Amino acid sequence: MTSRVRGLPDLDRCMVMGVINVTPDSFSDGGAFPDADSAIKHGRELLAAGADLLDIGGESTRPGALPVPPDEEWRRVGPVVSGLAAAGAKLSIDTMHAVTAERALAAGAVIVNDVSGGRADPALPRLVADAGVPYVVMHWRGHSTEMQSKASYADVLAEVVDELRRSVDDVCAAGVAEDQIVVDPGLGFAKNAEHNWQLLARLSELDVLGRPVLVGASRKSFLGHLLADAGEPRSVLERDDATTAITALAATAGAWGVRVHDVRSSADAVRVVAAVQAALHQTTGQRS
Ligand code: PMM
Repeated sequence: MTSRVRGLPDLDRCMVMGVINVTPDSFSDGGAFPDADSAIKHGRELLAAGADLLDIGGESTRPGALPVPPDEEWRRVGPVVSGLAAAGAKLSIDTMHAVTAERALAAGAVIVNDVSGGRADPALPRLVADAGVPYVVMHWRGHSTEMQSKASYADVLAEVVDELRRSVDDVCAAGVAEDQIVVDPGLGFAKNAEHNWQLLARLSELDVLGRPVLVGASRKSFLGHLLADAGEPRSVLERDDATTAITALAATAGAWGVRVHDVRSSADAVRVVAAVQAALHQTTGQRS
């Protein structure tokens, strides 16, 4: 898979993006950081655990979540972005709002992560183009309130590729440089568990888009259902081992990055995969 993103360091392994949701209601860690200081402390812990990037969001995208106005979103994330930028972290702002992205970039964020892939706010791709920063374009079919009704596909991989290609073309038409785009299949967004497994099984086929791929499986409900006990889904905080398994699979398939809550385990997994790949190259190099 392609791995170069202009404006970001070129690692010889999969990137680990640590998640910080400064929301009262995210499914994975909602309410865990009631104030900016606790979120900043957590960010520092994620960096110490091996995060290459931190992704900061102030609007929950769990199915059914209501939209958050940009001023409230910024009230939540602003001090966290400033505090962690001052600590030297490479920050991504997880937002669908151009005004929030603009404030975050001014406060030190260096990447925009747009789960709508440019579809929610047409001003956002234009802002990213003007700022000249890397842009995560995720596959998206609609807001949290309606997305699960759109989880219908004949061939999920083919349709996600087509729709992502259209999003990439549209944000490029708005002026975003293609070599700054990262694509993301958007696991759980207008996708049921079977769709997520299909996408993971065929992850390397996203290579046809010619852009690096970010994978966000961490703690998502399809893992809770896979690991259910007596019909009871595994609790959110007990899905990290399964998340680590997906990190290893994604890194092996050539993903550019993984977006995870528990950084240490995924950072270890990507290093294991990198060591195996290095050994493989050495062996094939010796043979040729
Ligand atoms: N998932 C969530 C939020 N932001 N961004 C990208 N690029 N990819 C994702 O899969 C993604 C995302 C929802 O999960 P969370 O509640 O754990 O943040």
